[in-house]
Amino acid sequence: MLAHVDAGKTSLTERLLFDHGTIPRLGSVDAGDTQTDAGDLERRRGITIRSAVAWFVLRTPLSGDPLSGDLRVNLVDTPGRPDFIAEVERALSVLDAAVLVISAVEGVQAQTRVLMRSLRRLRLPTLVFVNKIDRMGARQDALLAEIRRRLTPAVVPVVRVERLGTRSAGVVPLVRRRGVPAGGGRAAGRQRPLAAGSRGGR
Ligand SMILES: Nc1nc2c(ncn2[C@@H]2O[C@H](COP(=O)(O)OP(=O)(O)O)[C@@H](O)[C@H]2O)c(=O)[nH]1
Ligand SMILES: [Mg+2]
Repeated sequence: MLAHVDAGKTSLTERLLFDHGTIPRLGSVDAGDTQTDAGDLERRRGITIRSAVAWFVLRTPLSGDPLSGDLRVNLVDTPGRPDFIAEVERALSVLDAAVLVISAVEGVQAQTRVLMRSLRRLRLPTLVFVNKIDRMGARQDALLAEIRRRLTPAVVPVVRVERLGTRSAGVVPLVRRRGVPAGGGRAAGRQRPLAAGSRGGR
């Protein structure tokens, strides 16, 4: 999980752990009780200093799918501050893939570009995750254009946001998953933004 500071890596990590049943209740960075900001200073300051490893199980119950079966995903929540870049580089060397988090409001930051350069150098498959779609000033088409211009032209949107910039913002899939019609089924249906409702969300 990579991004510039405050993009929302720890919140997204917490939500993934909660949604997949690793933790029984959803913590928040603002309350200082997340799973991966576990250090004293991290909780008090609401920032990630050391990379933290967590895991969840991804269930893929689609019958007839050769890739079906439970998959344990090990996830590394990294610090975003440039001062801690050595900590991030150390994490990169063990990854199979990366999630690069970008805020729909702040967009591509200098640190995002530094991280993307490292990801490209290491040829790591990268999922760009745009969050804060619920915040006022969140952008969609303009942000996609910015990502293509400032980060990489090789990016394909897989969802479309509805009710952008409101608390009820959500996404609908643009691509079909094998065996699941686009827009149909529980997994493919409309989903709530991952961190909406987090207290004091900026
Ligand atoms: N409104 C809103 N706030 C968010 C979202 N994701 C994270 N935040 C807030 O953004 C701030 C930074 O989040 P954090 O997870 O610590 O970011 P990190 O530095 O990348 O780990 C916190 O105040 C979060 O509550 C989101 O999707 N929407
Ligand atoms: Mg963090």
